[in-house]
Amino acid sequence: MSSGEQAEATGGTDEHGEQGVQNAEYTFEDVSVVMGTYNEEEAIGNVLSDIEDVTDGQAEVVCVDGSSDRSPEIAREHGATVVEQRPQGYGVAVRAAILEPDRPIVVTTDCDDTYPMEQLPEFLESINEGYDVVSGDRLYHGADAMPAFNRLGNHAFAALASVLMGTRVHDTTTGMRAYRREVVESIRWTENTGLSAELLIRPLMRGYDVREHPIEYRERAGETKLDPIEGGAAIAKSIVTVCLEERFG
Ligand SMILES: Nc1nc2c(ncn2[C@@H]2O[C@H](COP(=O)(O)OP(=O)(O)O)[C@@H](O)[C@H]2O)c(=O)[nH]1
Ligand SMILES: [Mg+2]
Repeated sequence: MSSGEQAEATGGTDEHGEQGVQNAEYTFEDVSVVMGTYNEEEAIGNVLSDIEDVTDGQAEVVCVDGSSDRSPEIAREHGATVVEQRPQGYGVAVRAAILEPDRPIVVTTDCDDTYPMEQLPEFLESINEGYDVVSGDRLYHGADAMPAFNRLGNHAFAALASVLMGTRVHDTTTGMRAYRREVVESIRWTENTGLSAELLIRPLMRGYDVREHPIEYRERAGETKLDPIEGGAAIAKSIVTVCLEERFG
């Protein structure tokens, strides 16, 4: 495992549940929550309020924004850092978003109110247990709020990635994950629509400690920015490319 020392240096409490000085656990003051935002004015207020409430205002929020609506104004009203970027797709925005902050833990989410910000403490807990990547698994609870076509596609992507990696994964295209900064900075990211799958596959195949964690998934507020057919084909291609590169590259 390429990150063993880190996991040990940060993990664990003693039998009384007290933290040693060297084992100081991360708090939300160590966390940046980042997202791409593209005309999400119906959802962004809720998403940012939820993050504020759950983290007691401690988490930093970074939005990489390509909107022509009021999303960036609403983000600034909530105290988020807004990086403006011409819209170029999911991965271009999210890659910039994960590399922008310098706090030790970075959490990604979509800005569409589908992901449960109330589960952020569980993600932080897993990082403090020593995991390098914690990936929200939407399919575990059935993802009833997801359009049926997408649900089928997401099961198929997970099956494809599992076969190619030789490790069972359940949700490769989830938008909600926590990463140790070292992981996102040590890997060169190449995919756009398929970035979410890449962000799971490369760390797994390089031996980082990755855990999938069941999450609830809600119906989207506002329009999806992803065409299901074109986007789905791009994701399948990314999964194959990235798995082959990691195995033989
Ligand atoms: N800045 C920026 N954000 C984007 C772009 N494409 C998608 N996003 C954002 O990325 C997130 C995921 O997109 P979404 O439409 O929810 O994809 P879905 O979950 O597959 O339906 C949302 O917060 C979008 O606003 C883009 O080109 N630029
Ligand atoms: Mg979404």
